[in-house]
Amino acid sequence: MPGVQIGIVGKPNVGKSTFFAAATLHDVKIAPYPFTTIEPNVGIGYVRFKCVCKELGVKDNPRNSLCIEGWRFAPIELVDVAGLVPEAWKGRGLGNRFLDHLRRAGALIHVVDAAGSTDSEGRPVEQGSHDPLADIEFLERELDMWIFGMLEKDWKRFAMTVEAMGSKLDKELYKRLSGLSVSEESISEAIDAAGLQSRKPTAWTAENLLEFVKELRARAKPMIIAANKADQPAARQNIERMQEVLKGRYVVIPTSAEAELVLRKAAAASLIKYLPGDNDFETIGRLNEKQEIALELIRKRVLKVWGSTGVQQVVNTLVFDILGYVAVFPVADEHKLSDNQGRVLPDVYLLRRGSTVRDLAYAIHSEFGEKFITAIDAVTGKRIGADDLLVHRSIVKVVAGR
Ligand SMILES: Nc1nc2c(ncn2[C@@H]2O[C@H](COP(=O)(O)OP(=O)(O)OP(=O)(O)O)[C@@H](O)[C@H]2O)c(=O)[nH]1
Ligand SMILES: [Mg+2]
Repeated sequence: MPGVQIGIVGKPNVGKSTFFAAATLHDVKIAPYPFTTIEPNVGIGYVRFKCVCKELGVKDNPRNSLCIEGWRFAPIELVDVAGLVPEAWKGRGLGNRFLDHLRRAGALIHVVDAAGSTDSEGRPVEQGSHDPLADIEFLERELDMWIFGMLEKDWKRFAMTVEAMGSKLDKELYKRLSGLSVSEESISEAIDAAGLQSRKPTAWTAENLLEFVKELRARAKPMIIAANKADQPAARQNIERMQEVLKGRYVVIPTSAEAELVLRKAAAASLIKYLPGDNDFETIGRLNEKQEIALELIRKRVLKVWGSTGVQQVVNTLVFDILGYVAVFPVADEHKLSDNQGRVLPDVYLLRRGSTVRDLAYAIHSEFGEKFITAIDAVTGKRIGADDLLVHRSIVKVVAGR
């Protein structure tokens, strides 16, 4: 399984499963009423970036990824969960069960109904009558209360033990929150950001704990907003307002998950030429009248207005800009740019911001990490050190001992 896991969240009936289906081409249940999804859907989506094959003039043989017309598509894992309703953390709707499906997620895509056509519980209402900004506040609160609930129950006893043992609070919190996919560093930063670094844990009030949790959630589960149903007339005004109000807090990207799903299906059926993220499509097959009308509508209401359906852009922005991942091509032969079976640029690895050449070696194989000697940048031919930061789209040969 790929290393980046992203949760798709939001209230019911906003298009989470449609987004998931469009991004993964998995067949999932989509319907215009709340709680269509109960069990989570897990699938592979892709980030898109310019492959190095064209500029280096080589023909590649991708193995863990795809290369289409010079665009690399590297896999990430997407999880589509059931809709969240207000007070889910207390067990309303489907309760905490699916919140637990978000534990492993390193980031979240919050799908919002930008057309304002569903109420706070996902029931259809007149378009434009519900304020999508309210859904953002609510989702933050649900996530916060979920994490708060994990800590609050026996905080007093936990705090007393930490103090009695003279242990470090961030280390102990890290152990308690293992499984939530948070780093010890984020925990320390969150304690500082909440202004609690010099307060004894037994003296933390419920408000202190919640402040800490808010800071932690923002670091542990970075979030992007997919302003969905952007094809609808009422969406534009809401999208502009969301972008204005949330500036500096969240990136808001207009999406039409439905349009993306139609385009990808039409492309899979060889009716059109379209790559996820493209700003237009080209008809190559024979369309019936209904298909022709549907595709023209997508061109007019989505592609011409927003520049793309937004789905690929959401995944890309989250992985590359917000999480800061870099994509690196490891090779065994730095001249042929191949693995030891002659496949050219077979793999691409996505590594977190701040990852080093040594981290890449470990990602290839733990033995490579342990017996690391040096590495070579295949394009410049220069040696690179174990602690050097990995560069996006670089090609690296790791040299390890036997
Ligand atoms: N106009 C428009 N409708 C959309 C779009 N995306 C999804 N929908 C519609 O919204 C409704 C709900 O879609 P789903 O994908 O099932 O929503 P969900 O968020 O997974 O819903 P739950 O599983 O019930 O939480 C369906 O009728 C979709 O066709 C979009 O981009 N534009
Ligand atoms: Mg669903």
